[in-house]
Amino acid sequence: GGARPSLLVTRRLPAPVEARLDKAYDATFNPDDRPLSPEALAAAFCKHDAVMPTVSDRITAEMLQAEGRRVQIVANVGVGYSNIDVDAATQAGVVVSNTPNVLTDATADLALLLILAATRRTYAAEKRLREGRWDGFSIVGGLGRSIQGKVLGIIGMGRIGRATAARAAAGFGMEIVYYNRSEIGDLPFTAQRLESIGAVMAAADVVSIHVPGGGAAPLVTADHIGLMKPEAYLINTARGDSLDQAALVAALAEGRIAGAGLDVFANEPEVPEALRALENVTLLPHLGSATREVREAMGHLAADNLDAFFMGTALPSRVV
Ligand code: 8YV
Repeated sequence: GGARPSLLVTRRLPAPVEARLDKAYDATFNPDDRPLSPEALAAAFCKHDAVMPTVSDRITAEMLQAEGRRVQIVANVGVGYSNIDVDAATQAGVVVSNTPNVLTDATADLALLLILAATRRTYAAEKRLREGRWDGFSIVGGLGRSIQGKVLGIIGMGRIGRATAARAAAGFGMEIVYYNRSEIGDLPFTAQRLESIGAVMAAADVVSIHVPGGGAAPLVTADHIGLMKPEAYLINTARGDSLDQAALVAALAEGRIAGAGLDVFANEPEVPEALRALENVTLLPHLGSATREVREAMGHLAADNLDAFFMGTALPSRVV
């Protein structure tokens, strides 16, 4: 073959993936594992044939449509691609791929972790213990809520929504209601599709969000949050901009809902002080897919997409 394609990898990847890429490509790695500046990222679009970004890299229309652009494929390491201007990529004829399926179970696991942490109020309890303020066992203190028999409302019944609902139904005896844009055929668990996001918000004891984000406005609005039961909990493992974060913080601070479990935020890595101060929320730094196994599989799938593109075969997971 000819010269190896030139590739920019924006963040550190698991060692076996970096080794593989280093062999097959003229690969540039960012040694720092810190996000590149937008300027450095833009310059890379005229220097390399391919870019492998992550959620923390914004791939803009300017980059995709730049004079002298050389990049032909953006192989995102992540299933969500709200960081990429996909319309601009389509227009410019730049291929975009993502990493679905391999992270579904890990992310659903984390959604259950957050459901349990929120409803059992573990953050406040652990904080008290670590601060040396645990003054002994109590039958009536520090109580959370049981989820057995409670209603889990899923917003977005895609791969991760389904895996979350399946766990909650089979493992924890929850009843499932959901909203999804399109009708869904057979689900492998009992679930009731409701006619609107609002209907799910109002019916659920726990709401879990599984929509992609990246829209002009949050899909779950302040009005939707206002429909929640005062005893209900909100869980988000999708994208911070899938919901109105400021409205959620206000609802939590004013005690209009019982609590939340959040793995994603509107403007990561920024987490508002008002949210960090609340004891009725569990906050995690975007850990949904963060297992060694899954991150390695994500890296390999992104590399498989690159390999297929440069071999001229069908990509395993092409977005556009
Ligand atoms: C990743 C995610 O950690 O896949 C996604 O959409 O949010 C996470 O699994 C992140 O996107 C890495 O780019």
